Amino acid sequence: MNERAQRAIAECRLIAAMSEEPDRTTRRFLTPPTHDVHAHLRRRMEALGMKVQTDAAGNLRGLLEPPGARGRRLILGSHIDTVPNAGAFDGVLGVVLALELVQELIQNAKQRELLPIEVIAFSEEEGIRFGVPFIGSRAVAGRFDPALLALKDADEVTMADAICNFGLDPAHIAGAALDANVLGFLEIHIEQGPVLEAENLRLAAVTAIVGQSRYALTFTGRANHAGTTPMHLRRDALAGAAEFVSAVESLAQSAEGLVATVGRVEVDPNAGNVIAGAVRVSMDVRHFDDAQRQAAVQTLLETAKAIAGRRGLGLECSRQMDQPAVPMDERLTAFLAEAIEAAGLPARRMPSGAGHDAMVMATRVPAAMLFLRSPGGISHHPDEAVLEEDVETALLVGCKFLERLAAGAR
Ligand code: HGY
Ligand code: MN
Ligand code: MN
Repeated sequence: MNERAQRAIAECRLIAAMSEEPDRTTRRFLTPPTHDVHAHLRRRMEALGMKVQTDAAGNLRGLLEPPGARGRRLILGSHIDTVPNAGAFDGVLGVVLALELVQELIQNAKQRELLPIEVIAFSEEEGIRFGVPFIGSRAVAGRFDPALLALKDADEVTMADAICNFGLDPAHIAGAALDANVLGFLEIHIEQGPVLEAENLRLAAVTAIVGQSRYALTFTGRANHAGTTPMHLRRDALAGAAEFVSAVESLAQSAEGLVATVGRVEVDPNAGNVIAGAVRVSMDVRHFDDAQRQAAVQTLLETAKAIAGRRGLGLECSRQMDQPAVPMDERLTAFLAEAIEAAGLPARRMPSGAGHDAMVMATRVPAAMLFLRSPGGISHHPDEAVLEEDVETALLVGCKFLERLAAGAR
């Protein structure tokens, strides 16, 4: 019954095994396993009769131009990079379902005449390797800042070298930008949260994507012997950073709609019998209202300064990203809601607390997102899952969306 869904879920799990680590799923921007994912998806795209290319930002792009199709193309897709120890569905599901929709179009003569379709597997959305997210979609949206090429990863490899090492030429990144012949962009993605499951709903149309700020803060004290240094003579960078981490959590707990996270801590020299000399922490702040997000960021930066001052620590703060909240395109989202209703489901609309490539693509073309329920409300974790019946329904809704879009586009 759910043959397409079973195939799609199996394909996501197959791709999840293409990892930098033997026993868990980790696939950062253009690391070697990305070649395996590209080879697999390229075979799928070519078997569907798509023209396939890899752009200079590492996005894999397949174009289907059926003989009868005319007019501007619809873009479908999502990202294929992952966080460390990821699940199998964040990002990849959107690419796999895009190809399932193309296969459906080709097999269904009535729909074949609908629209030219481009499927994009974005090279980087998570921001893990170089600290900045959306590298692939920034290039496609024509918003790539060449200064990013100088950023270095944990192994001191620059982004430019990472792109060259993958066999691409960063000098051609501007060529990845979209032309004007695009109707819009649809990203199918797991919700990554508890809302749909709590309401016993399969799908939702996304209304807007939360704004987010990402910073790196470095507290600098003085490394010293843990046994011989009296407490009043210490400048302990880790104790200061720990006070800051608690302050981040307390502020977010006190402000409606605010989420703030310190997810990464790097300690130097990171030894049990040495007082930490320097600690670098991440800070991720999100809110649907940009003014409230920015006010929270300012409060937290001032708090960090006060902690450092009181403890005699140095402090450096660097902004990695400031992404405003982005509404999805109303017309496309209305088509999506109609398609959900046409599939016999309530047309639940909801905002996204996670960032997505759709928020970058929305700066260039009309963008919409379809969410699938996340069982257990868990994501960025190996337990991330999808239900067969939800995947099957998402494909049904996707086909109905294409029909409406094609009718509306004429
Ligand atoms: O962090 C995010 O919101 C997304 O999953 N990259
Ligand atoms: Mn994602
Ligand atoms: Mn993610």
